[in-house]
Amino acid sequence: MSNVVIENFIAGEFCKGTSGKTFEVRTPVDNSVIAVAHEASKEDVAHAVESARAALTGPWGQMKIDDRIDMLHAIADGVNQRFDEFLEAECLDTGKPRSLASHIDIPRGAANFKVFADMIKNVPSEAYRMETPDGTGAVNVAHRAPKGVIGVISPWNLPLLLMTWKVGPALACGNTVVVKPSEETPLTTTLLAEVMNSCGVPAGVYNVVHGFGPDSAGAFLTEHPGVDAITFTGETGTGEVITRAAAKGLRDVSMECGGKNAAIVFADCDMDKAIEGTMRSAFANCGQVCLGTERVYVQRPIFEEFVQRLAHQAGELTLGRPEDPDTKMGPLISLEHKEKVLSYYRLAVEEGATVVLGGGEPDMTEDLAPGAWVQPTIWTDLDDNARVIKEEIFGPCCHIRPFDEEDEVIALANDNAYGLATAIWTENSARAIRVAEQIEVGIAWVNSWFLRDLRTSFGGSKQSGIGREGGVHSLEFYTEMKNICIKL
Ligand code: NAD
Ligand code: 6OD
Repeated sequence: MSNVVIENFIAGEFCKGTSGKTFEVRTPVDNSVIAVAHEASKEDVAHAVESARAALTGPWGQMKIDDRIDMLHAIADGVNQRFDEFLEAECLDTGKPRSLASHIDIPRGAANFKVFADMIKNVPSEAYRMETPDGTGAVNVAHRAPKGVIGVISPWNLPLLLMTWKVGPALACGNTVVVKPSEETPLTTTLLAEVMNSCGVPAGVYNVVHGFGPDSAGAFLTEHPGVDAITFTGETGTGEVITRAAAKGLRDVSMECGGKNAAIVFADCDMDKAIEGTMRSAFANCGQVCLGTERVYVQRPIFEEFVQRLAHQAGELTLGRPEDPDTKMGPLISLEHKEKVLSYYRLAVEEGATVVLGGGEPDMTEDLAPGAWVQPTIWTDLDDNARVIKEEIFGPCCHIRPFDEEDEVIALANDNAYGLATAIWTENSARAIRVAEQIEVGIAWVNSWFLRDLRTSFGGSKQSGIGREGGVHSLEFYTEMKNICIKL
């Protein structure tokens, strides 16, 4: 039993809260308990929202924009100064390889503060001169004000990165936040509170409440009338519940939800690049990336070679502890999620799949056997209407299907309720653009995957979400535009 205690962070202070309830946090590496977290009560969440409201009119609201920008840079520096602690915490919570978290999660977690701090300085405004009947005219000048108290609900797959992806721009725009991290991964969000205090961020600007969704901190936060807008990343079903909660009081929402993303591999692709990219898009983070590929469509002349090469490389992935430099793939997030993924592995067989690779649980050493391990898995031969083709699994698996014509593959890729991302592999740039324009997604990569310029728009079509974040789109969500009309 671990003696690490995770507390809520409200009004600049760590506190156990008033619920008297705690929950265990386990590492999926071996399912052992790594911490005990204090669950926030409805009153604790209300206290966090009130302290966020007070900070809006207090020193944070009064702060000059240059000072706020400096403070956000200091937060990023603070994360980087404690890089190893953040890395350790993120890998403990998620089980992901250190090699991955040290390149993606922690540096991006820090960068999200710097990038949006710099962006706020350069955001343009609008001004219109108009004529009036009396001939003197008027000018209209747009003013952006912070939206207010932002409720941030974040998931477990990239805990620090996806939370700061929202907190960075929200603070840059002058808002205050109450964050409810996933109950699976509360460590780095809590560690960030220490950084906030050490950087002198005023009390109430950044608050953290721990707990679950329904009838717990998540619902208490999203249903609280003092929250002005809600930004959420997680499952589409949860997004629907939160959108309903936000409807009361007409609060704005940003929804970054699930995906069932297609990769499209044309016969004229650079095969090495397509294999390398699909290895990452299907298996990185144990397949737990919303942008990841679970459907791969490969043009018939290269189908057999592609399947054989991908299966060969995926079969070589070393599963192991986060700290082991040889580890290429960690466990799933929890035993519960492992059961969900394995249920899809069984369903694939029932639905008639040919199992090219994996399909079950790996043999792990005795110390790791209690963990949430599954095999990287590849299928072929499923019907286009199979549930395994239609539903998000969120595991290290993909189905590969041959196609012949461009129009055919566009229709196949679009035949899904989700619309988050796609990756197109071809050396023909005209085709790449033509196809990308027709796939119903928010993000289309050509000859790459997860290549992120934080100034670009990010979000999903169809059931993958509502709205866009990233660059000026984040600034639009986290500010309220006001037109000031001045009669001359
Ligand atoms: P989840 O929806 O189960 O949980 C996300 C968060 O919502 C957690 O903090 C959870 O406690 C909270 N929550 C759950 N029910 C709630 C309720 N009723 N009210 C308020 N809060 C509630 O998602 P997850 O399992 O943590 O993450 C995996 C999912 O997230 C996948 O579907 C994945 O595709 C999606 N995701 C999407 C993106 C994106 O950018 N589009 C990024 C990462 C993950
Ligand atoms: O890179 C990002 O900013 C981002 N939002 C990534 C999302 C990954 C989903 O799992």
